[in-house]
Amino acid sequence: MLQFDLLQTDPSSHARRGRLTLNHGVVQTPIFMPVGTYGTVKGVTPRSLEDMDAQIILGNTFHLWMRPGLDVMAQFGGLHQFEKWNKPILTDSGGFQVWSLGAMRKITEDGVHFSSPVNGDKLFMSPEVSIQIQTTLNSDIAMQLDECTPYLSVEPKTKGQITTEDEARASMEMSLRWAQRSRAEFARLENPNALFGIVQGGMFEGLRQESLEQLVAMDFPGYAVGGVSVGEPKDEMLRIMAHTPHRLPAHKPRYLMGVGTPEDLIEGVAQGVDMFDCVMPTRNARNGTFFTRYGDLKIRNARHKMDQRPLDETCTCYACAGSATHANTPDTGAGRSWAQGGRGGFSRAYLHHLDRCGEMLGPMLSSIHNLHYYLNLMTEVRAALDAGTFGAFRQQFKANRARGV
Ligand code: PRF
Ligand code: ZN
Repeated sequence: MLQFDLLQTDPSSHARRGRLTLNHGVVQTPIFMPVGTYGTVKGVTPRSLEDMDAQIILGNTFHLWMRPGLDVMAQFGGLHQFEKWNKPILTDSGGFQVWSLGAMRKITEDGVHFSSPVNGDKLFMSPEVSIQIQTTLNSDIAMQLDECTPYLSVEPKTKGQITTEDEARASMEMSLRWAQRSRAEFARLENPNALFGIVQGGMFEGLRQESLEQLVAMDFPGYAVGGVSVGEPKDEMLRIMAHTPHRLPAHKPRYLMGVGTPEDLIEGVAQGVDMFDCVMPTRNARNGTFFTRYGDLKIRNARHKMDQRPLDETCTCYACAGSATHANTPDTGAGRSWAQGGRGGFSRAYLHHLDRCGEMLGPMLSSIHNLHYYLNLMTEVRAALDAGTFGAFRQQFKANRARGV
């Protein structure tokens, strides 16, 4: 089941405000979805995710198939009960992850043959297998198996050669046939959740148009835009983001896969995207890069050694504000500042120290902060859309981020 209600549209852009109702709950859009590849958002407890008002998280078909395996998943009745997350889950199909194996896999019309990166076993992932796994996982949103068309073609081994239109067409057309097969298997298994189709077509707008038209004809309950943020220059990514999302059906949710920076998210919203996921907030957290309202900050830098300020004085996350404030309160920037007292957040000096010592609390706190930043950014976007002030919000966002921490 999936219901999508369009609540508001922005006159200055393609941005929309919506509400997505799924089997495990309601998701307010635009939304950012934290990535929980192996059945865990790395270093962050489900309680902490709830505190920062995460509404839907990702899981990965490929990884969970490898470990712990489908027998365990079936015994738990799906991923929700296993990882103790009772709100919606979206699972990626495994296409992108299998594709990322490089030399270890062979893609054919039937599906993908590959060696298990865990124990070397010969394995086969087809559209049907991917849907069978996602049905066992009982994710609220399943994704079709697709082939993520690379920006640089690797076959034949002409590294550095940009994928030609013919190559991109062949790949996109196979993804369409896989969409049809995914859909048929999903129906055959009477999966009670929702299945999204994925638009491919590389950097070619004509191919993107064909892909989306054919997917729309198959009538999926939602659509994703794949094959962007795969190593292409930024202007190419922006060109595809400006082309595809707003051409998808207005009354269905749109998901931009694996994107991106805070700036990319705001641009995506302006182009009509409703859902985003990206490893960036958690991955950057683990290497000591923090996102803040006023720009990015590298905690390893010696200038933080004596700094008693929190990462971001306007942030209400546990790392910045301690437990004294409610993490669900949207940041307005108008809250009590740290200097005014009463806030129990951690200092930059302390986070710098944790990083220097390789202490595990470091990445835990930074993951909380970065995820909170992304989720709160979307909360602010939704509030601006509700108030009809998204255009002004967008300007202010850019100015703030350019200011510097
Ligand atoms: N396809 C799938 N998952 C993905 C992508 C894709 O193209 C991307 C590309 N940015 C990220 N994750 N199935
Ligand atoms: Zn914070």
